[in-house]
Amino acid sequence: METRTRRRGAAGVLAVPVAAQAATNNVSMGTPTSAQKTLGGLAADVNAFFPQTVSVHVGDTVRFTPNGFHTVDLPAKGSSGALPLLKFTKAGTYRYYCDVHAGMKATVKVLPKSKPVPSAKADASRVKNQIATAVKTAKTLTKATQPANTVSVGVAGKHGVEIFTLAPSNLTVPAGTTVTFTMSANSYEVQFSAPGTYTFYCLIHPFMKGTVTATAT
Ligand SMILES: [Cu+2]
Repeated sequence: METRTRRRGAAGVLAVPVAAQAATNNVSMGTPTSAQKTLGGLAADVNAFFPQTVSVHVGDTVRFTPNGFHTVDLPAKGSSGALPLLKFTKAGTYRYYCDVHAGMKATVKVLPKSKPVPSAKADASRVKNQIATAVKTAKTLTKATQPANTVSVGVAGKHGVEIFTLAPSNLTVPAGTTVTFTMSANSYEVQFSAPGTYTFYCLIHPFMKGTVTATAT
């Protein structure tokens, strides 16, 4: 009986008109903490803002949480210098960008107080959907097979998804074979003329390590 009364009391507190208060919305710059384990297991990271769009009221604040090496560049608002919290005092649509990753962009919509904005729950569910899409994309990229004598050094896919693996991580070829290393945008060829095992790794992501074994012919 007592529990029930307490619950009612709590509900009463929640019924305070929300529209009258300034709210804080959250945006993750990069893979949200909740998804890092899943995506990390796929050697994937996502260069995207979560959620892609937040709608807030005039006077509300958006908190940008860095998860990875990203920036928030908000040309319309001018140089803020106030990260991770940005207060939006004028209605409008604000596009912003990450200066590190081309194509990583998102939007803050600032609406007058008379207009409805999504609930925190709705925002959270949109983030969840965005994560699900990223995981699906990462799985597809992971499964991609490579042409002969080719090593993929990380792959970039849709929705800002990147895979940090060397595929295959161990390759055996006859000496004299030219191996092509491909990256998202470009590729380079290396001829392994002498037999031996050659270890290679990514200078940016040292955990990306692989070998090419050239066998005597
Ligand atoms: Cu970025």
